[in-house]
Amino acid sequence: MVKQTVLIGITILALILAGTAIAQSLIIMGQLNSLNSKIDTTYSTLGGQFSIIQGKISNISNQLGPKTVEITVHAVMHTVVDENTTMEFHTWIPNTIVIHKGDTVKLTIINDDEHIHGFGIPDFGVDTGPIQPGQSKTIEFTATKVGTFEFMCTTPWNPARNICDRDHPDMRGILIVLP
Ligand SMILES: [Cu+2]
Repeated sequence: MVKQTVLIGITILALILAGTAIAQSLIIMGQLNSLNSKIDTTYSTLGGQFSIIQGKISNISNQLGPKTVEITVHAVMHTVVDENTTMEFHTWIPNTIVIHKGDTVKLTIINDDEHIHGFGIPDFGVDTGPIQPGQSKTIEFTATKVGTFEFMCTTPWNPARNICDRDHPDMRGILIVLP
């Protein structure tokens, strides 16, 4: 009789523990879902900003014939905050640049982030080298070929020296050179 009582007690305890574990995992799943939807919202907001800035640049370069185009690109950080987590994303604004072949591009890179970043377009031999937080660098190049070229951060993540962040490989954008 005592054994049975103990067994029933253990069974009830096990059921309570299992119930708690299920409840906890449901809470965690709920938190993950809410975080994911916040990230989606942030991305769509950023997407809107990008297309506006991108449109301005397209308009500048819609004049005919080779010309000098002045473009400013910012290195920025966005945070997505949840009850438990703060996530940081680094990106270029704009992350799409449209110009014409023959254009001379005067490119000013402003580092609005608190980490060091560098800006490069390997296909045109462009690399600003490290830019300190709050500083800017201006470089000039001529778009000698038509096509789609990637630009990116050129200073790999190095937390000991405050260089970039863990999402360094995602700091990329596209330069489109129209005929
Ligand atoms: Cu970087």
